[in-house]
Amino acid sequence: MTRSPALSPPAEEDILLIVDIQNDFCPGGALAVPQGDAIIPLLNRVASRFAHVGLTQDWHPKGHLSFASSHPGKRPFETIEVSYGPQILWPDHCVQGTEGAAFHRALDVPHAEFVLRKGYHPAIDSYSAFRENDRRTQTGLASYLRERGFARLRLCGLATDFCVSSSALDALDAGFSVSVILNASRGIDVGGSLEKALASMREAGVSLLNA
Ligand code: VGL
Ligand code: ZN
Repeated sequence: MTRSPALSPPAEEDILLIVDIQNDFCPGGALAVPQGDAIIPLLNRVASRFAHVGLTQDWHPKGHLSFASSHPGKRPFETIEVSYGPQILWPDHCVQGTEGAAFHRALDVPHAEFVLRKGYHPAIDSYSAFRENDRRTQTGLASYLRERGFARLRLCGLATDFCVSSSALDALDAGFSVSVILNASRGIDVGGSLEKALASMREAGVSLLNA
């Protein structure tokens, strides 16, 4: 594992954003991240140290553009061109209202202050909790966090190389100081995506920590 500095005690203007701890991203789910559920105990402990925590939830309508099943002849993990550029196709996952879209039952963060749902536009995927994959549609989260006075954002969850890294990079872009807690996150790792994501976060100035 990468050697990373340790997470320091949270300050009042810090918020922890826990990304997509949903059944479909855990073993047995439709788009299972290897050992996705293994991070939950640590993540619960980390969350208990933060006064402020938010959750994100991948939340797709049936027939979503990001599903391979919406494109005849295409298979999961292939990349296609859509109106906003390349899009990886996924197995159907996190369909609104299903058990797969529900938070994992081991997630125990009762003091979470909000749940940000994303990926609900039928024709736009959204890895980032801030900006959808068309890079134009804002979710409103940056304004919300700014208005509440947060300056530092800590991120962890699933998947390191998609929703966590995209959210981290966009948060940085929005002017927040950003860290990712690597040992409370896990990656999907398709076609070298994990190494790529770690490199782009390092390069951009996201601090990579361990709790
Ligand atoms: C995610 C792929 C598709 C994630 C969500 O949470 O990282 N990855 N939808
Ligand atoms: Zn998704």
